[in-house]
Amino acid sequence: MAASKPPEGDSLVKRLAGPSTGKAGLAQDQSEINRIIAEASKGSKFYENEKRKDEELTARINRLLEKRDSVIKGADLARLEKAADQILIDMEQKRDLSQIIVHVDADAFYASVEVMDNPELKGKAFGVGGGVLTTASYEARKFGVRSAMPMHIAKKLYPELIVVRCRFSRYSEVSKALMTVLQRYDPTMHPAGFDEAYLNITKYCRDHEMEAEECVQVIRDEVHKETGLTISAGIAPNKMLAKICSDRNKPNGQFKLPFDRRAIVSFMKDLSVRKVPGIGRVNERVLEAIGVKTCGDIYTQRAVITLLDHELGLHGLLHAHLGISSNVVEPPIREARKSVGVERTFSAVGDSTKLMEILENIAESLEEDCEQTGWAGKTLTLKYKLHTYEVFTRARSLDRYIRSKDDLFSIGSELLRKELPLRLRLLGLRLTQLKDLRDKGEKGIKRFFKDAGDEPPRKRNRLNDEEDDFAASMMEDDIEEIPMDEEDARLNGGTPNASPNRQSKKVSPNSKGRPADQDEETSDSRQRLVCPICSTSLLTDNDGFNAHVDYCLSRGAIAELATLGSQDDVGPITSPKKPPALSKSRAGSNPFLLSKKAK
Ligand code: TTP
Ligand code: MG
Repeated sequence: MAASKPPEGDSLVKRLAGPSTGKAGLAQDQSEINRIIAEASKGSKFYENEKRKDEELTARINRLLEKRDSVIKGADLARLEKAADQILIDMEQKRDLSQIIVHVDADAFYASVEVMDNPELKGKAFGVGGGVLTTASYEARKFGVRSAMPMHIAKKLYPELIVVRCRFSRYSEVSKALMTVLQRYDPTMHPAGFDEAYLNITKYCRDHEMEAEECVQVIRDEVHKETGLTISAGIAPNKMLAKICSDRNKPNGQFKLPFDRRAIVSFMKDLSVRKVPGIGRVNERVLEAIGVKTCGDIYTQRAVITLLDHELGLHGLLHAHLGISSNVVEPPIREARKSVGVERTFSAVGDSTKLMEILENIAESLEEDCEQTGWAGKTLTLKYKLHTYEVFTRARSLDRYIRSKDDLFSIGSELLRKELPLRLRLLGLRLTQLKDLRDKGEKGIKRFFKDAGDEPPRKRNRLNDEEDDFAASMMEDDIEEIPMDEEDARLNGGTPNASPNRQSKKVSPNSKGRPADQDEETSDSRQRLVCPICSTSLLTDNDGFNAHVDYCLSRGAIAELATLGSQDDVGPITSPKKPPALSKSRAGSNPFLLSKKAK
């Protein structure tokens, strides 16, 4: 590969490379691959967007550094270090090494399913996806091809790449089979994604007089036998460590961290902060700017981090330094679901008939999701992203719960028709104000458990909900920016996620200044509706509701500007309950951190 020096700064080149640069199986030195990606992206709207965000982040970092320089003047650093040391001592006292936590993650999940069903693909370099890859076989990863990568770039990296279309219902089937095996070892295990889960095997090991490693080997063998998948596993005393460890010996491997305080701290010492779940590309850059590259550096820089606590989240970082996090594994609480949605990203389409076809396909997937998960909803939100990357939503509230494809498409298409003509690169439908059609009055944990295996776990692009929460504790939400790809990958995975909060305008392009659904109301009466952006419950009619949603979106945009924040980094993988700039939760909300239950 010819090494031509691009004019971009390093940070932009890294940003353009996408969020999956840490994936297992990729070549160690990614710099040449990143340069090719930067070259191939040049001139595109995506490139311009990334460039703008990179500049914003640079400005934000400069402001942070200015702040650091001003607060550091006259500060008693030795005292600050002592205070941080005291916090570390307190944290250390709460460390719990008694639970055996396992994180398992299937290897090249979609690709493995494709190989199972078509053995000719075995050993070949191939990707799974359409315009964007959802994943790549380990053979393809050697060429730099990976998840969330636009196809034309993947082909530049490896022109002979074989491409296989996604078959989500099949992945969902295999995912269920995987979760069924895992539940045998921990009935209250937590499925954290389509292909990953947390288990607490303490009881199983005790009851069966097994060592942790032996037990995990048995689990992996059984998964392979029953599903055909190979999975990798991390064994550690808490969830954060287990997750970090499951990537260590990927593919088809396992790694156990010694259950020993010193060994854990020394393991963390040289670990790049980027490996900590929740620290993505943005926070990686922010931390690097203050001299923190590894978890060991967190200790060295503890005085500065203390001074910048508000921006960085001291406690989250100190926990990461010590390798302490929650060890509570429990099934997801079904009531937590606020919305079910499906989105599709595609290369810009201006043809209205084609857009309607895509919408129909989305309605079909959403119906499938609703059927699988048992939800129906009373508010339908259409989301679209222009080819210029601006995002808009239009919502309609109803007087009944819907989930059939026909209802979803008929209402969704009416919302869209009002806006046409448009040139779009993303369309999505989301149901909110949900009703659990499966709720037959069973109470307590039993009910949650019964449902846990049925619900397709939400895919998270290496950043799951836990990570989002960790991120929220830092300077800015460090949710990975999603290039055209990840949205597609994840959302096409049929895995419900909330709409992104990157909407930037108050009035849609074709609305000519009026609320978009003005004459589309099904009812004049006011009703209680929940805003899909900020979760506020409103007593309003549809006009009022749409006006509120628009206001909420513009408020997010204004706050974004005011904080100079690259809230751009709040991408569609998160499900914020509030507009990004208004939803700063602190470190306490990170489920990786110790919760009350973990002693
Ligand atoms: P991952 O577990 O992140 O990736 P993987 O299983 O393909 O590869 P490995 O774990 O061995 O590194 O994701 C599981 C599946 O989720 C993946 O096969 C495809 C899908 N996915 C997306 O749809 N979008 C994404 O951005 C990522 C990362 C994955
Ligand atoms: Mg995987």
